[in-house]
Amino acid sequence: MTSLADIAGVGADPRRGGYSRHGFDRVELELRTWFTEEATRRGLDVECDRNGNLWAWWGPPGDGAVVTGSHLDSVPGGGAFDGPLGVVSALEAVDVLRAKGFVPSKPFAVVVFAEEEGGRFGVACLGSRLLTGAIAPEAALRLSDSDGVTVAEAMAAAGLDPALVGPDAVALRRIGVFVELHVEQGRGLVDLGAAVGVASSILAHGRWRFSVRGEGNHAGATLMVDRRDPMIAAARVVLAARQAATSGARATVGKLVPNPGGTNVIPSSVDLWLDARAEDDARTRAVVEEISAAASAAAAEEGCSVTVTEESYGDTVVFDAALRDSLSGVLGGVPALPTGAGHDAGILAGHVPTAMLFVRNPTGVSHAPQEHAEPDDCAAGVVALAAVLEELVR
Ligand code: HGY
Ligand code: MN
Ligand code: MN
Repeated sequence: MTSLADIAGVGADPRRGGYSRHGFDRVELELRTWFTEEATRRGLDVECDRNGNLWAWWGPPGDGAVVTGSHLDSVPGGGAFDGPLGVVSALEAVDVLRAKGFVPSKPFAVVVFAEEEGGRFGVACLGSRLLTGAIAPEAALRLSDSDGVTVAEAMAAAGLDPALVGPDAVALRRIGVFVELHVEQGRGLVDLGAAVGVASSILAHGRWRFSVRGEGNHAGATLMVDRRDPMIAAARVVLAARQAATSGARATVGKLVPNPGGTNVIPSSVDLWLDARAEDDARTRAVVEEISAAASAAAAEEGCSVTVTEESYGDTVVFDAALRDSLSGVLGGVPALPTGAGHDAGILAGHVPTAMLFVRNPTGVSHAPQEHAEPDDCAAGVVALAAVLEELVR
């Protein structure tokens, strides 16, 4: 029996609370080892693809496989369920199927995608974006973490060859259908009174870096009229984000880094990252344009400059309706619901038939230590995933 309890101590973050598990860092490598051991114990053959995604095959690898899985990395101070629930549930679904004598008649794999949260290198779904060609290898390899370690260096330290990183047509062709089970990040299932649901769509969403440049100076010796303080302009960007996010759009500044960051120092520059999401491409772009315009005006008034760089973006994802409804039917008509959260399934959906199962989250809270799913609902998720996988292999 595999459970989240097996990894409950791995990557716990005493400062932030919750977990900090990031792409190819020591903690995530420990989780990769745990997954490899759990899969091997079940007789699955584990291989790592050129982009750092792990594939555990039940039987020989092959094209048109039924694939399930998720990710093991987290946001900084994240919850225990976002990602690992999908991986643990996939392993437990293999146990359920094996216990009833099921033998896959098609290639079958459990996958763990690399750096889904972008918590270390800033681009979400890095492993699945590389696999599908959604990000250029050279752009990915030069991404760096807060210590200046690049993706290339981190992958090499993990035993991968950065020169091989890039679109993987063989791995993609092997995916006949992909189903990701995930804790719901929201209260949809709570309000519907359902333990399990299927995904209908994912909001368009992206990340933009705002770099505000001013003049570093002394906090006490510099009169207010003599300042070119980038923090003031940055603060106005944060307020503009709230102002712009109307009619269902969402805009968040969760990361803001002043340079140099001293209490008695007017920063010379401030970097902040905007996460913006909306129903469709046009509305998402409109939100970002409104915030960018506010940033330019604020920078000009504060004697600063600002540059805006798009770091990642994905348009609205609408999951394959026939597959969605078929899986809902297999599960007795569970509800279909949209999500504001991105997933590797959202990246794959543009390439192969893809679906998601959601497991009820009593509070809806995610990307926080309070993220939770009840054991009975997690068990219902495993039963549902096993039923769906068995149906897909028919
Ligand atoms: O940001 C997201 O929506 C996902 O959790 N990576
Ligand atoms: Mn997440
Ligand atoms: Mn996730």
